[in-house]
Amino acid sequence: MRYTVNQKACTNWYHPHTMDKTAEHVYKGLAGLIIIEDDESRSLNLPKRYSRDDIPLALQDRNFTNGQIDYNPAMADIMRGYVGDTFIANGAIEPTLDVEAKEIRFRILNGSNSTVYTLGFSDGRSFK
Ligand SMILES: [Cu+2]
Repeated sequence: MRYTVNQKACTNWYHPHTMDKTAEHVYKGLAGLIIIEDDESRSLNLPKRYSRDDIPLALQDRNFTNGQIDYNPAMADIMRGYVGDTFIANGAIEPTLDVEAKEIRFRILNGSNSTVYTLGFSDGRSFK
C-alpha cells in the first residue's frame, strides 16, 4: 500500500477502523506512530536524534492473562472504554531508558482505549 503524505510536520498515530473492531485491533497492537518532518520542523531548535533525544512514547494500558494480552470487555467496557490494569510504554511493562543529561524531546501518545493520564516528573520539574 502506498499513500502520499500531504501535511505539515507532526506526530500522528495510525490504526485500522474496521467496523466494530477498532478498539480490539488497537488493544492487540495494530497501531503505531507516523512521524512527519518537513523543512520547517528540521529548522527548529529541537532534539532530532531519533531514539537518542527525540523519543516517541506510546502510553497504553493492558490486561494480561498468563502472559498474553487479554481483551475480554463486558458491554459496559465497550460503552465507556476498556481499561487495563497494567501500564505499558512502547509495548513494554516498566520500561527504562538511559538518556543524556540534556533536553529530551518526547512525542507522547495516549494510545489507551479510554484511560486518561496525568504526566509529570518524579522530581517535580516541568515540561517545556
Ligand atoms: Cu481512529
